[in-house]
Amino acid sequence: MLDEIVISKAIIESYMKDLMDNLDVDVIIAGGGPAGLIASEALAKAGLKVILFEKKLNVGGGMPGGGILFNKIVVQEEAKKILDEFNIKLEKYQENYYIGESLECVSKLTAAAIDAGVKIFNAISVEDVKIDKDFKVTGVVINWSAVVVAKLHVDPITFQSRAVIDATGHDCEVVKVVMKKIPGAKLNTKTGGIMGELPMHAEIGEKLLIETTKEVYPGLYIAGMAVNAVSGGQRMGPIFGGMILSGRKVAELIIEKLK
Ligand code: 48H
Repeated sequence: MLDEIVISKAIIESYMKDLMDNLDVDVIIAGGGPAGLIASEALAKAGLKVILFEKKLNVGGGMPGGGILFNKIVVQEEAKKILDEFNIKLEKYQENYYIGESLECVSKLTAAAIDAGVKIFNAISVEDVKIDKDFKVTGVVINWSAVVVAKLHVDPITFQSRAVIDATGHDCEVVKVVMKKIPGAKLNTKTGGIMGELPMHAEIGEKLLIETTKEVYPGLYIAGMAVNAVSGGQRMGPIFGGMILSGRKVAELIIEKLK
């Protein structure tokens, strides 16, 4: 016999426990696209306590859509070496290109992150940051995405961490909050502000993405497409190697800082 009330209790108790256990962690990642997923797995594997907030129902970001909804991803040699670790099948295409299934990639990266100990909260939007008295970022403020979409007046709650990663893609939503709300905030960019993404040039865009993956404001790191949006990098279209390498790089920077 199945008891509907027991089923409800199981869900409520288990979810509440997840929230309580994760209010104070080492790293919070905003955004579950390829960059956020890769970073989360590497950080958790290094022994750090990591949570990831994804505003949509599913993780994956722009990856499932491949290029114009053709659900394939293209990566270059350096990124292939990383995807090999996740047992993601890739076929060589001409010199230095590899092609694979975007859904296989998202599924395997997600499973590996969860297996490494990352706690993923989906359908939750990061809408603000928590700061200390010196305006350093020390966590995030979140709300249900459904509340945000419905524009309901519902106050959010706060999670604390030693580092925050903005992996929200083109919109660099967390960095935008910092620039909007912290008086006189200066980013670690050429102009001190958000420089904005440039038009397509895959070669330069991918290179700049790796170079400018960094702590962009005290306590706040950028990874993936958010990097080019903040640092004024060229977009690169449906080649995902840079996102993977950027996710790995941000994890290495944070591990070095926190360990
Ligand atoms: C919680 C949020 C919030 C928020 C957004 O867009 P993504 O796939 O980002 P990356 O950087 O991992 O990968 C970029 C790649 O997909 C891409 O767009 C490329 C290569 N473009 C090149 C080009 O030329 O166009 O994932 C970001 C994720 C998404 O799932 C969002 O839903 C999520 O972040 N997100 N999650 N709180 N405030 N904002």
